[in-house]
Amino acid sequence: MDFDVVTAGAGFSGLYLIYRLRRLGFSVRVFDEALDVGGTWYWNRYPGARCDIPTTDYSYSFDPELEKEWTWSEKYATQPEILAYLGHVADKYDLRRDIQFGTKIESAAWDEEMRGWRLRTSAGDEVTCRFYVAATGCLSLPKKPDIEGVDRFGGEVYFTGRWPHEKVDFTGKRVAVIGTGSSGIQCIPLIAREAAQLTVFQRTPNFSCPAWNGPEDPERVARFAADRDAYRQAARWSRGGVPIEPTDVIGTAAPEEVRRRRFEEAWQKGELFAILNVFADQLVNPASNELVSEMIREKIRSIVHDPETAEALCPKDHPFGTKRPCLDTDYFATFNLPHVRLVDLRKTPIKTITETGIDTAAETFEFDAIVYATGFDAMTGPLVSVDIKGRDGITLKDKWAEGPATYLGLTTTGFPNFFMVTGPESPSVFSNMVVSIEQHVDWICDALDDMRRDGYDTIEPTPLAEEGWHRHNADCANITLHPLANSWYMGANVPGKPRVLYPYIGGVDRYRAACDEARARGYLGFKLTGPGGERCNDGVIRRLQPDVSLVLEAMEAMNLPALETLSPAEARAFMDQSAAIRPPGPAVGSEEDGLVPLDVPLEYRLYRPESPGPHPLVVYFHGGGWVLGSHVSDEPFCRDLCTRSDAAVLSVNYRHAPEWRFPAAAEDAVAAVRWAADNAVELGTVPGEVAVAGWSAGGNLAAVAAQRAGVPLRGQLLLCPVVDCDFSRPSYEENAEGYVLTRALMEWFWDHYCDPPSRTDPLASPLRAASLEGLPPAVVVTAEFDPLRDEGDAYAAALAAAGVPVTHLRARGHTHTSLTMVDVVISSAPVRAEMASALRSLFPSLAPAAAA
Ligand code: N01
Repeated sequence: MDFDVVTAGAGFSGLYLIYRLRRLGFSVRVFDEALDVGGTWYWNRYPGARCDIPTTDYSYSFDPELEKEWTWSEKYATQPEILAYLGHVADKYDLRRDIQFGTKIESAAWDEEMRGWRLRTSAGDEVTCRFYVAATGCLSLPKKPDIEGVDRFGGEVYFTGRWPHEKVDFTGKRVAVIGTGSSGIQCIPLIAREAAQLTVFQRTPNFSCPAWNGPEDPERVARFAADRDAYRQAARWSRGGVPIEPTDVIGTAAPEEVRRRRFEEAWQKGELFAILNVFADQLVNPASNELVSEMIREKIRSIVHDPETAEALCPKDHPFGTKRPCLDTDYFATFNLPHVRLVDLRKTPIKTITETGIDTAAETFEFDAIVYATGFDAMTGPLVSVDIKGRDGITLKDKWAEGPATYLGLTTTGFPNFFMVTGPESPSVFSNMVVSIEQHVDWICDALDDMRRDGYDTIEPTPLAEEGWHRHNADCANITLHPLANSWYMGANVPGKPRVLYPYIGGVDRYRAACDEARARGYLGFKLTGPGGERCNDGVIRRLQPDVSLVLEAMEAMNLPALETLSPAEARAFMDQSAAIRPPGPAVGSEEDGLVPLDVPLEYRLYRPESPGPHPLVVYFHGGGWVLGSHVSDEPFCRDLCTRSDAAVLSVNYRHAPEWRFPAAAEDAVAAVRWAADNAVELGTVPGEVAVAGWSAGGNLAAVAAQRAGVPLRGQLLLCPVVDCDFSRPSYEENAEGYVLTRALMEWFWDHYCDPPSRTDPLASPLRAASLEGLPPAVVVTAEFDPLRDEGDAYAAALAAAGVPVTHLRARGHTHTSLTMVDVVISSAPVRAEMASALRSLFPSLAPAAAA
């Protein structure tokens, strides 16, 4: 083969690849259509083009000598300065000799026999290589403007992403700019300085904050100079690739003066990651997001004099941060200049470009020049624009017809020895690109080096690993507000492009950890082949829901005591403390307290929906291993269930162990359900429409009550129930530790509740009932990472086998406790929605609405 590695693209990625590969002794050739190095900084030469990550951070970290000899002149360097930096890097390490400029790779085909790639270049050459690395960037393929008449205009036409090398002079000209993304927002103020008239055609207003460009932030420079290594390490292990302390201030919970202070500080800082870090929950909680959004709108209104123009510039159709926010210099103030005008395309859309200008639905405009700042076919565009054929001739374009699927954003099945630098499903555009580029290049080079050492010459991800990573990406995306926006992040700017979140939103730090882990675990999820044999350590790298892992990590960091090491009194006090600081759950119509009149009366709280009653009634039993909790300990979950199901929820307390051992709690549950069924009318609910529900040990009591109450019940909702005393099922082994409910804690619960000989009594282990026939329809929810998973599964199966209608919801990536963490674990909300909808369908008075 001609080369070990061929790379497309001579930007930040391609240059660093050459540097690393050469040092490892691999032969490498880079092709780039441009006539020199620079990548995005070669093409985007429009006035005002600069980076919007502080330049100290937006630079290579691989060589301390390079870091020391280069000094940036500004906080945000201009395009010429960044291009000069990349030129300097190319010179310093003599990189150009491995680059063929003015040449594009037009096609790439995997040759199974050769175990390598055959590439065809725009120069007509065929080049062969073992590994093909696409370092083509995320935003390198300009989108052809989807506007009628685009080719008709007779005046000057410019595209921000393909700007001429010579200076463009707009002096005295009538200029149109179409597009108000980062490129438009950067060039508009500078074009306005020269043009006689500037008309900005805006389809979607964008959030932008002042960059306050100037000398580099002295604090950052000092921190960097004091300990470069520590600074770079902090960046590598940060959320976005810039060292910044993530806040824990919750927007909706913070007092007004705290909100304002945090926002003002971020605004004055002029940094993207500051304004994205005003509140911890601003990208997941619409209400918190709106707080930040509105404070930005207030700023826009205070800058722009004409109220109508100001309002048109205020973004209202997407949450802040879900379209790429911008940093600007005098962008909004530019609209106060008498010769600058904003045309709101939402009100008067462009009809066509004409020979002399632009016709909108309302007006005819004449121009000397039109500037298109209309964006890119991002992320996948540059990759699929090359005809890449993998094994069996499948093209990447076809494989990704429904959206990209990758393993770690680095590789994709069916395309052996093909790597992407900052590909889709990697943090890429959500991060400081240089940090992500270095991480990817390092990972690829380390992999190549490991393979050579171990005698492998091909690497390819497995379908299982790819599916798992793809799902993890979607899981991460779905807990954010991103899916709400028509952004290029979601592919929405290109007609017909699949709508998914293209970059990985889980964070640079977590992403790096996943990549490192895959390597450390013997290339988990990859198949390696070669003269050294074959190795495939198949598996899925991230299986927990992302917010569940966050909660588990936070709990681990708190070093909480294991409950089973405490006395019941201490454990109860601990649970009360935890309950006091959790979100309260949604507001319900009303709440009232009362007593179930038994020999030992049982307290209850009745939650009623906001809708007019009467409602069906759900008798609910709380979790807590028969030892902990009360009728109000699952309050957020009860409120959530009440709101979602539109049923009244009667949360009844019961006698707890060890003071009251088995069968006290079970007897209370049975008696409470009988009482509720008999008193449905007095409780203001629909007679004959009663169901039972419970979580964990409460699920145990609900299942027991469904078997023993002897009153007609519409259904039973069992959430992660304890249904058996057998600890030998695999889920006890797999999830013995690390997921809050541990095996040791379950032992502690059972020991307090019930003597071993009684545990097999169906009143304690309802799975052991002689017959389950004739029981009310069941909704059984089990969680993947729960010691009780398998017994819950077994109960669902046994009920179904006995002819009971069962809806079995398996909560993927969840733990025993995550499904009830209302407003904390966002990914649990869809499971609760499904659960509530299944419950509703069991009540005749609600079923039609559920169906609707
Ligand atoms: O492109 P964009 P960009 N008719 O897609 C509008 C990075 N970057 O080149 O939003 C009318 O953001 C479109 O409107 P809408 C950065 O990551 C970084 O500005 O689709 N208008 C939008 O307003 C950035 O996000 C820097 O309704 C049309 C604009 O054109 C990414 O590159 C600088 C239209 C396109 O905005 C892309 O930015 C520059 C039509 N038919 C870029 N089609 C830095 O500062 C599109 N639009 C580092």
